[in-house]
Amino acid sequence: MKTLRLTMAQALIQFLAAQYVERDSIEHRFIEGCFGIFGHGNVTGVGQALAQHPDLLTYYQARNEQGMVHIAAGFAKMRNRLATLACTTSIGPGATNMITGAAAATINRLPVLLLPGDVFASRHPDPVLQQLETPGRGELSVNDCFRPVCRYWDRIQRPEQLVQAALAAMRVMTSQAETGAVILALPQDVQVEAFDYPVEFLKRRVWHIGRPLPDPSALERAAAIIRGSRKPLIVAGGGVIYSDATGSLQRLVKRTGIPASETQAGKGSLPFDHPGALGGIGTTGTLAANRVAAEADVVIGVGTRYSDFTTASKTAFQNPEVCFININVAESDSHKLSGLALVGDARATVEDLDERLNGWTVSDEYRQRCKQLQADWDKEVSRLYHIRHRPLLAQTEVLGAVNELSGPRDVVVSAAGSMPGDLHKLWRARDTKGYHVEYGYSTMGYEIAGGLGVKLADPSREVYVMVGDASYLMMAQEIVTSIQEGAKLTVVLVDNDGYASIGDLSRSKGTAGFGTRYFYRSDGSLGDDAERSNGVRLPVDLALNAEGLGAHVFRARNTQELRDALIAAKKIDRTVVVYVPVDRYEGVPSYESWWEVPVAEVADSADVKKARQDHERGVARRRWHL
Ligand SMILES: Cc1ncc(C[n+]2csc(CCOP(=O)(O)OP(=O)(O)O)c2C)c(N)n1
Ligand SMILES: [Mg+2]
Repeated sequence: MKTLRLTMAQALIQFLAAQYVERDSIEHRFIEGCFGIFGHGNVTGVGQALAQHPDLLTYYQARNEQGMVHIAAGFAKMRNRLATLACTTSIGPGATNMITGAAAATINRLPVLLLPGDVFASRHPDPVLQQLETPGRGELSVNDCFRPVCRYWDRIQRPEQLVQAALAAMRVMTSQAETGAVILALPQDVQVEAFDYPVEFLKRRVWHIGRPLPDPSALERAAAIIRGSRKPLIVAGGGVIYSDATGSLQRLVKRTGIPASETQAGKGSLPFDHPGALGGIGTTGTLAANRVAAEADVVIGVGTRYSDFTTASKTAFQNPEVCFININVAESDSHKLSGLALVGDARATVEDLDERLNGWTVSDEYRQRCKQLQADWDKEVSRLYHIRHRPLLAQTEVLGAVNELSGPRDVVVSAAGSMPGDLHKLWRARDTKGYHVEYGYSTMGYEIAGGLGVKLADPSREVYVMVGDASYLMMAQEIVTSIQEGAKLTVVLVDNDGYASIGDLSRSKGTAGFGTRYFYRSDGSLGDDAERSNGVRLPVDLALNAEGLGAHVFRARNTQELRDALIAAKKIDRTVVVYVPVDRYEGVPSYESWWEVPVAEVADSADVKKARQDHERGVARRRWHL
């Protein structure tokens, strides 16, 4: 057997550079580069290997380890999970900084390869700098914290273990049902140990991604149920986009007249003006989708995991007879809500069902009703885009300006705060990859980093990052990385003095926005109306902060300045931040939808008591779907 004497880290880098995936006869390189921040736990191991082979794997510097995992996740999402990036860190805080990123990637079913350094396998230097000791558990290190937030976890204690671990890691990352964060914890001494690796291990390897079909009898039963339905509704999830099923789904919707709603991850499956496109569903859904959902007799979920937002905490589907048909490559998702499980690839299954439906369509009356709801909703969007709120702009005007002034292929990116809900309702999606909202983990701080991943994955598109002031403050530093990499972002920084969405939630539950606004307390106390009481704005200038990080900054106080800034931003080739103050209290209503948030069962405040009664009314509408 031919072998090559390499350190474990060198073998890992050579292996990663040789991994490809194939789907629909097209091959892609799977690991396109490696982000990292070096410390004593990786600089001489993985760092040395990357330095020795710069031709094999491009190295990128990040500013925060959490940020680099978001970059990798944004990249993988943009590439429909057919490619990703690796992330190398030191031991200790560098490693654990990646935990939030790992959870966000896993919950969104996005492959990322995380390579945290780990304490010495030899244990000689114990406790080494940054080693957290656990008396009584010799085998533990802080990297064990990754176990619940990843899909595959391993620690390479001997160099030869890499062979099995690396293959297992690739299998999981390329599995459409299992993918998520993969952790290979690399003890710092083992990274530099040499071993005679089989050459076969390092050769080009192709991982095939198939398009499995569900059992034919299940497909036939599903087709029969749909043919017998009067008010069917599709819920398109992220799986539609990842499996490149958008064209097939659009054809099915057009031909059968079955209307389609979209989850956050599935938004963009249909262009907003496609016949039968009802837009976002659920807690952050449109009136059109939520009205149809309330009456639907058959719900066809395609590539969705039915998050609590999608089902409006199980109140969205009120037809007593409603049943579910779930197309999903992951068996666990396909069984949700006691659905008829169609375990398979979204595209192949949608096409198969379309054939089996063999010309069947919904009634003209139903088609007309959906068409009317869609048209009415579009008017509501126009109203909110041009609401002319003064003196400060409403956030919906900012969203509208970005939508109207961005190109059809451009990408909008967001993650937390009030923006994702507003985008889910109001963004007019024109391209299947044009809407990128991380709403699985809804991680404050994903926005700029994730947006950078999108830009690296497709430099031909302009990327518009919509970020709230508080999320900006959690992680703005990858602006520096975007400048260093020449990867331009247009960041629209919406300032409303802090945690406005949570303030709104708090007020709606009787707690007066307590603790959600950035302000000085002029009277030194927090009253009942803590949020609105004569607070004084903090002397904080986020626009200046962005300028300090190297961005080209525009300040926009009104529609004209905002539009001028967005137009001028297109001609600038480094990262732009458009800073816009907006009215904290001018939000978007919810459209006949609910979200279960617990409310205190006993409280002093009359407002909380009232909120508890509302809560109980909501709970009474909750369904089991058994
Ligand atoms: C890391 C993290 N911490 C806390 C939360 C809970 N949370 C959700 S939205 C929000 C406020 C976000 O503020 P901002 O980004 O300014 O957006 P706004 O709500 O003002 O629109 C908070 C604290 C979260 N999603 N992520
Ligand atoms: Mg805010």
